[in-house]
Amino acid sequence: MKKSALPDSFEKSRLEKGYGEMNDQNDPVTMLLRHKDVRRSAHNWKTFQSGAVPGRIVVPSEVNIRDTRQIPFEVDPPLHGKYRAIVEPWFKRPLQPEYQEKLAAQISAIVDEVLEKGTVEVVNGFALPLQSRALTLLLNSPYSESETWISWGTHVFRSEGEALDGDKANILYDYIDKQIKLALENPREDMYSMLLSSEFEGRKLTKEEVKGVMVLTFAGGRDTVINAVTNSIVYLAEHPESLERLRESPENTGKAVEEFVRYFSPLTQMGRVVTEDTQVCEHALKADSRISLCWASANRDAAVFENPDEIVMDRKINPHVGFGFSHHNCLGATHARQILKILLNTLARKVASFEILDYEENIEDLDEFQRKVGYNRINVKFNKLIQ
Ligand code: EMZ
Repeated sequence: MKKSALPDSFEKSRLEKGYGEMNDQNDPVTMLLRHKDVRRSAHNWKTFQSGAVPGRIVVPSEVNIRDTRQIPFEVDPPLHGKYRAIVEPWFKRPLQPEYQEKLAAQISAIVDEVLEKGTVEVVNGFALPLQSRALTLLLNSPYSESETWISWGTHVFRSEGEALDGDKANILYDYIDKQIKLALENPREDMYSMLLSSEFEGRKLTKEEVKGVMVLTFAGGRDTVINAVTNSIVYLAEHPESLERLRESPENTGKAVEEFVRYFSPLTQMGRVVTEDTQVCEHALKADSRISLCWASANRDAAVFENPDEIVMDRKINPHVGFGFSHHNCLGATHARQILKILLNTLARKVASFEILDYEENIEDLDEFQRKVGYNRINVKFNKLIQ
């Protein structure tokens, strides 16, 4: 098997019974594995809610390290839609040409840096700085802030050896509190000030609500983007014909991005809390238990995708759920798609080939399932394209 392969660890259970079970800090999760069930349950917010105790819909649960409700992520309709309407236009800014030009300049610079050096540890030396620098555009914050964010590492709630790190989480909370205070004293052109001046049901958003949106923005698109960037490079390293294809027909990059997101599924699953006794796949679920919508499994469902375990660069019909599904679909998806699109085009223009040197895989332990989601570290040599 190729190093870049992300095997589908859910296939057997998906076919046989449609669900899996994992324990998570004594708050078990029934994982829904089929595309149809995942989509249907994502729609059904009355039975499968997001607005539970903060942190409980995340797997692993963050109830012990977080009190702040992430907004709009941990809110159900109809309030969800009202919050979402406030942030949606801001999160669509990556569609603007000036935004894309700045992003392209950042990505070009980091690829050039790596080509100068030759070899880089892609996770911490490439994907993390790329993600944090791009985040300065999404927040409209000074570029220099990215240095602080890079120092937090690949996840704001997890550290090496600790799946949930409360001390680390506090660094983020303190940082956001301070930024909110500064923005209140001196309004700026950034996301904090935009939120602080926004109206919600005839009043201003509270500091706690603003913090809830900011925590989501820092936490939600971090390891996911880093894994997507890293996995893309590893894939292209082993599939020079795909790199060549991107070079020859850059107009197809959008399709390739969707296919990478489907295949990599950077976010394995997202939970919901069950509000009433019900059942899925002939399996009884009790009120106040947890389920998860397993995007990674749904994205390999052969009932929907032909050759689900292959990357088909120009896959025509691709109803993947890599960015979630229904009203809670990923708020940062526009930004993430631009990052990946510009990255693929830049690599195609500047890099002749890659060589994978050594690596350590990142395997998620989901009890019944072990899922490779990316790498903890991987050294790769970038060879310059001479034109
Ligand atoms: C939450 C989540 C959002 C959670 C779309 O995902 O991402 C996770 O990485 C965070 O730990 O708090 O923001």
